Amino acid sequence: MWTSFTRSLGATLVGLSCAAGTLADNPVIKERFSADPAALVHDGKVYLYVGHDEATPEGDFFVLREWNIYSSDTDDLDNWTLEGDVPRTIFEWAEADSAWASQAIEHNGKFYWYTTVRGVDPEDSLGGYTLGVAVSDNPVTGWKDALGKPLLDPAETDPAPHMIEHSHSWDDIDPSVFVDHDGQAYLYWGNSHLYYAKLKDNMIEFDGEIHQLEIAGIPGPFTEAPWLHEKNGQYYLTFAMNYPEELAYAMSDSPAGPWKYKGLLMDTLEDSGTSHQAILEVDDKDYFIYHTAALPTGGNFRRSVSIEHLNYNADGTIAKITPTASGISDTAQTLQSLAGAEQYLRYGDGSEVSLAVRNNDEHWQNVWHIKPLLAGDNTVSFQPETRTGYYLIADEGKLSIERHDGSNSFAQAATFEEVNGLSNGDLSSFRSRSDSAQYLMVKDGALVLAKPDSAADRKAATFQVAAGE
Ligand code: FUB
Repeated sequence: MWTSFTRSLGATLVGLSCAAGTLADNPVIKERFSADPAALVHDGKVYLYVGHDEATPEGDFFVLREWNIYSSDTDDLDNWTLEGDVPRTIFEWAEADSAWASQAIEHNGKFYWYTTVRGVDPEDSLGGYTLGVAVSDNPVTGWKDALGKPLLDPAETDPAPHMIEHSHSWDDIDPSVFVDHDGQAYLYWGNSHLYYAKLKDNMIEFDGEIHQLEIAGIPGPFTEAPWLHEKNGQYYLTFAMNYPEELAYAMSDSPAGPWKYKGLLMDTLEDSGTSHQAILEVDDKDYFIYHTAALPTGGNFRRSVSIEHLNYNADGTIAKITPTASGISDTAQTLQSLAGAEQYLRYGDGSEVSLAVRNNDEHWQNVWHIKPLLAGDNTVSFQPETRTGYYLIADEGKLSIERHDGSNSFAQAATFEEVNGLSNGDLSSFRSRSDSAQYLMVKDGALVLAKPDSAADRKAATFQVAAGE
């Protein structure tokens, strides 16, 4: 653990948007925390519906007082504009800071937004989280509770056994709405138990019974976050499994199932127990939108939305997705040292940074996202590509990979200056901003911050930066 900078944390917390010129990378929403993304395409724009995580860094549960709606042009998806905030209180019958996962859809000229909120249980028996539905004429403003009551009484479903001893249940959360080619709408939802029901054409009432379903071949417990989509006549049900959550998927020939487990989409995340995905197809491209704990001071209850490309294999299965710092349009790079043959800067799961021959089986460990955290001439910072929110820092001359704690002193420690390579001007060297005599260099097989004293040192302080993907 790094020490000297964390001591001053309280006094020097900086804003979440301290990154200089990093708009195109992950997380895509940097101005505040955002969770449980859902996407909707309308009239040349993609709208993102997210929950606004407002727990403190010490908080031990979700605090979501409102949902936020962002938009981006369909040919952009890097720059997101906050269009509006919708308070949980639009559902007057609900309680608590419970603006949990939601999804909006356009149907028959109106917009319907299915949300999770915590319902008040008048009889003080097993109440619980339930579903609300709001309606509007446009994707951003004027959202009104469509029913003036929950879409579902939690008593209509049987909570999972581990919920019974609690004062409320949470099996009725995380709605995902889908309208099939024949116009039939379906709502999927659930935690521990997975449910679906058809919706009437008015979109605000169930049509027939609620089904509890199983996914054939699922290797662990279904947790939550179902999301239904269709591609080339195949139906996909993506969801969170186990805890900490992995994201996985099942396929079917029909939105009503039966569903067959098909594999993992994303491994568990660093620093966030939950994971929650939306699938977006726009302009013939497919995207995977999810949350992580990547922003400084992020965590289980302080999440932020990221985007990756989603690729289908020829047989319709989906290729596994790696969470990255570069996201859909920024670049990732490798750093090859001139100190020895084929020596690349490499990270692992911990704080060590090492040098090693490239190993294609562990491709990601050599890939970095190099962007300035702080503005300045030729400033750069090094994020391990698959550990968003972690940076290479120099702390009293010692180099390590640590999580950004939100302090200005951390950002300083993670900021270097890129100059012409000391032994080859076409390449790069990186020096300390506080002591311009100190360079990143390889000594005795390790990366150190030191003063190059010889031609060999200057070579050891020179790196070739190349595209990493
Ligand atoms: O944001 C609150 C809850 O955390 C969501 O409803 C779940 O999907 C999980 O992400």
